[in-house]
Amino acid sequence: MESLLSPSKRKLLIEVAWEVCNQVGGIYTVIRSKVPSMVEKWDTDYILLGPYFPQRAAVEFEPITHDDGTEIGRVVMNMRSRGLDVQYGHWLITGKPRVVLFGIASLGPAIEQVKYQLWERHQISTLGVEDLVNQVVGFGELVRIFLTELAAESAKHVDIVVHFHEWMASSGLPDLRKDNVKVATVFTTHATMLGRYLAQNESGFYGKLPFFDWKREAKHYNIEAQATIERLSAQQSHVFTTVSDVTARECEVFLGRVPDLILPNGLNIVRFTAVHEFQNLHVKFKERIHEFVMGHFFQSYSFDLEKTLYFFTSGRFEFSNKGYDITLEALARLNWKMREANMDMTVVMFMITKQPFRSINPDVLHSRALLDEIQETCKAIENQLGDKLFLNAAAGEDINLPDLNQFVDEYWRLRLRRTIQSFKTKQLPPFVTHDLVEEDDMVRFIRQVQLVNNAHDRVKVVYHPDFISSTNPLFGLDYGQFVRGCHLGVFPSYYEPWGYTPLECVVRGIPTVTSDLSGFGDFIMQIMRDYENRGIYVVNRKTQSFNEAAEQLANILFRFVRLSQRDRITQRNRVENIAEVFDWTNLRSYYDTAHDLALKRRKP
Ligand code: G6P
Ligand code: 1S3
Repeated sequence: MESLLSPSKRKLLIEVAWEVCNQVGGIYTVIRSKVPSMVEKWDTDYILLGPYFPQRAAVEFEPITHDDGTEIGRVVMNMRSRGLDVQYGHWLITGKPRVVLFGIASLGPAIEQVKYQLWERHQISTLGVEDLVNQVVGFGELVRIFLTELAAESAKHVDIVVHFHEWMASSGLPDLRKDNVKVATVFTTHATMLGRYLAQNESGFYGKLPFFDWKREAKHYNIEAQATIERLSAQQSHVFTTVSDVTARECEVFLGRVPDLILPNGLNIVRFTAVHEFQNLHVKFKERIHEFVMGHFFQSYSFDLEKTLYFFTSGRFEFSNKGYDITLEALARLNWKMREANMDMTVVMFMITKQPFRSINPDVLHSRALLDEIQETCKAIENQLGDKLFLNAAAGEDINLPDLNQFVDEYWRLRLRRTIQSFKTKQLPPFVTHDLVEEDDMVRFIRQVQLVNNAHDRVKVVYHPDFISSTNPLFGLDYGQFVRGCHLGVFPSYYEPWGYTPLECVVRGIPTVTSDLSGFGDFIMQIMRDYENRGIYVVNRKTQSFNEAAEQLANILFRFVRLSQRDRITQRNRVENIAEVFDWTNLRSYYDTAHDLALKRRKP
């Protein structure tokens, strides 16, 4: 009998994900940032499969228009000849890997047959599901057809490993196993569907975890199709993995299989050769945040920007899962502690997420525009004064400094006075920057804890219900630059299989708060002892109540605001030093192990 692991055989790795050339959330970051490292090992024997959405693909996909004579190219041609929409080309990102994208609509009415088969062969019911599930099932089928044909054509001389990410890529996996298609399979779940729903809706989720009945809960939340695809993929893959030990515990309960391996998430880290470059960038982008803060707050009252610290949190709007509730509670306590201690520091906390809004609040935009005008007027006065002073100095004999007022035109003086007058207001600076479609939990909680930007508050809040992008007129910074300009990222999540946000701080040399219920926090506690000393603070949410954890977080923040500038600089250096641990060139080895194991387990 032919052995699939003959040493002479070439190996081919195929990764399948809904987020290939299609950015939705964190899985896109995993796949995309990992590509350079994968290409380094696999070179051209690395292919990615994803769904084809023309508008999204337009910016990151370049078709291969000639017959490239490869096995992948041949299968693509065969599928096309049967009327299926299969795009083949390069993903235009660092590493430029080959990708095959499937136009789901080209399955046409055959999708009904696919759904019937899912029920008939695997008892996956897709009756009355939301359209996204129909699309996912169509994608899964096209992936299945592709892999079946590829294996038939090449399995004799190539060992094929297929790595599926999340249930949205894997509805074809159970059939591949049932039909004994000659590919070794790895399935990675980046969260569990049930965990996501239950953590949000069931108080004391972790305590109840061992006792949940997956089927009953899936029915209750109307996610039977999703949960069943996820469960079967986990059970039937040769190697089953997830991103953290935290999520592994859920897998056991909801998916009925303990993951074989944990594959932690990394980033493609490019460090500056000059050690101080990231510190300089901090100052540069902090200046830009200062400009926003002046526009936003100084029309009501001012404070010393040299004694102001910028904290932020960012993520999807899952209010308690992302820990926005505990963050606001801790900030209210911090405010009290700072006032009690008579501190003259100010903390501005940015809550960054995405919620439906009509527009940016016109008052916020207006005050920003007025500040810009003040700045321009000052520049004009500065130029005029400089020119006239220079002329006077060169021509005059008086060596004493003349009265500078005489060098500024009446026009500019009046203009500056008028702009300053219209800038000043008696209203409090708004705590939300946009006109929301509906008042949400964030707004309600901010009011409840009374962090409404009173002049005497030491902690100010800016709730920005839109993700940061460079085209945003309030900051004019992209997300990475915004992170660099801040002092601390705060992410004490309650449900977070991994959580990229703290890691995105670490790689930019910005200290961060995470929690022991997030995959990242759990991992950092496993690999290093003095994480706190290095600028990674972990809130204990596993064993503490909400109140206790809020108090711990408030104390962490209080300690942080009392650090000297020198301490902050040192801490930024320390945290940036950790970045390398999370470079994919180090973390890829976990993936290598999974792929090797799958090939070993795949029996001829
Ligand atoms: C960097 C710069 C220093 C600057 C400091 C401000 O380290 O290299 O020149 O003084 O940032 O730090 P701070 O924590 O006050 O924003
Ligand atoms: C998931 O995306 P999410 O934000 O829905 O996958 C990410 C990548 O593995 C992970 O970082 C995150 O915690 C999960 O929740």
